[in-house]
Amino acid sequence: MASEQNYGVTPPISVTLPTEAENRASDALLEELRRQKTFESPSDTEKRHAVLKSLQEICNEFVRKVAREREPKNDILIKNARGKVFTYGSFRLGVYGPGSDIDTLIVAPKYVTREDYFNYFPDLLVSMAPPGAITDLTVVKDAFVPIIKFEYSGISIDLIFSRIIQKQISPDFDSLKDSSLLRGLDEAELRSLNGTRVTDEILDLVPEKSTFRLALRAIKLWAQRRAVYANIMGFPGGVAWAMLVARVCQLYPKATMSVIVNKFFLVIGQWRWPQPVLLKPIDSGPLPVRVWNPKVYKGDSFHLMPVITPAYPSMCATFNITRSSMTIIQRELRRGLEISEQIMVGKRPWSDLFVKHTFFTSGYRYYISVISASKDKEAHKIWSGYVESKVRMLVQKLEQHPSIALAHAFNKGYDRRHLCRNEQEIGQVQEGSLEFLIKDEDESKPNGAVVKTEKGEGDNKPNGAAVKSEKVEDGSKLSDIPMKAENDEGENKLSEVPIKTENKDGATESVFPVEVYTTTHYIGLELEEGAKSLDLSYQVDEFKVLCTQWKKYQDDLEHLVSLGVQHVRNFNLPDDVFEPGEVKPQKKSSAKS
Ligand code: 3AT
Ligand code: MN
Ligand code: MN
Repeated sequence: MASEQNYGVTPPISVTLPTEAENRASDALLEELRRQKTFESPSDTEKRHAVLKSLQEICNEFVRKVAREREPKNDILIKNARGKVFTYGSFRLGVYGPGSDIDTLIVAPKYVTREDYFNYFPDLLVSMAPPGAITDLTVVKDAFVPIIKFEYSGISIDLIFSRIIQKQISPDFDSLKDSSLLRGLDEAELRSLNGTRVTDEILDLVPEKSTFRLALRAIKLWAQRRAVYANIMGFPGGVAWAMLVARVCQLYPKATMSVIVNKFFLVIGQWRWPQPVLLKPIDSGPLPVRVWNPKVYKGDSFHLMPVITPAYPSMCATFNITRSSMTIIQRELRRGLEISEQIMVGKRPWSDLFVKHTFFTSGYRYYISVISASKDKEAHKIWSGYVESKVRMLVQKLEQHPSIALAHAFNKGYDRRHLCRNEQEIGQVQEGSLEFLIKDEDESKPNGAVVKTEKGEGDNKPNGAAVKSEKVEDGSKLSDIPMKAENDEGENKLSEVPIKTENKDGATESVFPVEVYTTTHYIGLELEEGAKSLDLSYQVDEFKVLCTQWKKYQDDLEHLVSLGVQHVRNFNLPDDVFEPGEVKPQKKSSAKS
């Protein structure tokens, strides 16, 4: 059949139909995905569609409002004024789970500007949605992709905006595929249209959508459990994993999902990087915009594992990958291949593939922690997001250190909230020393390297502080999911009641605590053999300069926001990075012998 040649930049590897055993393996995988709760209930999905319908109505009203303002006498324009709501991300791909947001794009005619969008849309949204339905509304005008974030009836919405250069949007306008729609748009508008254009192309380029979706669900679950999912930390994000799975679907167009998952580990694990993964030939396109091309752009030639988006203008979705994260990803792909091979011959269950990572339990002896701290919750969202986006730079500096074999950034930061009674406690929280309750006495022992992150002496201070700290599960940066209402009641939760404390004379007094928010990123270090002492103060200083020279908080450093970098031994990791049942590494007793 001629159509079999239609997907991808090479012919398929195999077009054989699934065997009985392969189909059984798919059934078992589907069962496991259900058990792991990756699907949401049909009634929750219905809610999503209802929310999207409402957003479409609000979008039309918004465009009409602008039409009336721009051309009050143009009845025809006003009558036909409408916009169009598109989706992208996991919802558009059909791989969303119970906690997913809906990534949504509003497309409007040319007379509607981004300024109109930020001026009018938020109020219109609140007034047209059912009372109380809109919560946690956040507007981020100056982001790389300007965005309005909110919860609509408890569903997180990411809402972005673009015009197209047309006077009216026709009622049956339903595709952004045509590249000439990009003409006349600014960079932010191009980027805003890009999400939908990429997801739509991916879906168009796979031979069997349902197989692709199920296999992608499996790979996303695997990547999350193994902590190799997070664009910002140097791992592939949702779009990149989707393209990788799509490429494997192209190479095995008739295969069932279990085979796709197994071949995914084979094909991607043995990929000859830096050859790019392409879903179709790169289109050089009609506009003067940059398209990924390592022959023309030196920067593009440094991409270690390039995965290229199919929609014009093609970009590399994995430009963040570092030497270390590439090593980690390849390790995980090898593990995935080993396990899935055994699953395919019935020797192991699928659940083995999805076993949680061991980053903290048996990952490394040495960790670097990067602590962004703020005394204000709103400031913390921005500051911690900024620091988070720079952690990769520290990783790259650490990778270059001759004594470091690997610098492995954990894919997620830990959000905590602390109640401090005095400046000293605030200082300890900001530096991170309060996370480490045991003093590292092991430093000079024969099998322990000395790690220094600061110039001068002493990094882990002992302390008997009574600061109350807790992990905040739903903390968020502006770079990811919107904030959920945090800290409902619960006995272990912090509260703003006075803390009883003993004063110098031994009398009890009550102090109103200061709240400090922190986000901590952990980087596991694998040292080169024989490395005994590790002075990272240069790398750490450079990183601190990189973060603190940001203009936004230039005048607020220390009294509003701060940045601490510490080293932590595995046995000094804070308890809240371990889940119930996980064993925290123990300090080897060295006193005897
Ligand atoms: P979930 O089901 O929502 O967890 P997802 O794949 O939809 O998975 P996101 O909602 O985080 O993930 O992202 C959807 C798309 O939005 C992916 C990417 O095209 C874009 N995007 C998200 N975060 C960023 C970012 N920080 N910078 C640039 N693009 C981003
Ligand atoms: Mn999403
Ligand atoms: Mn999103």
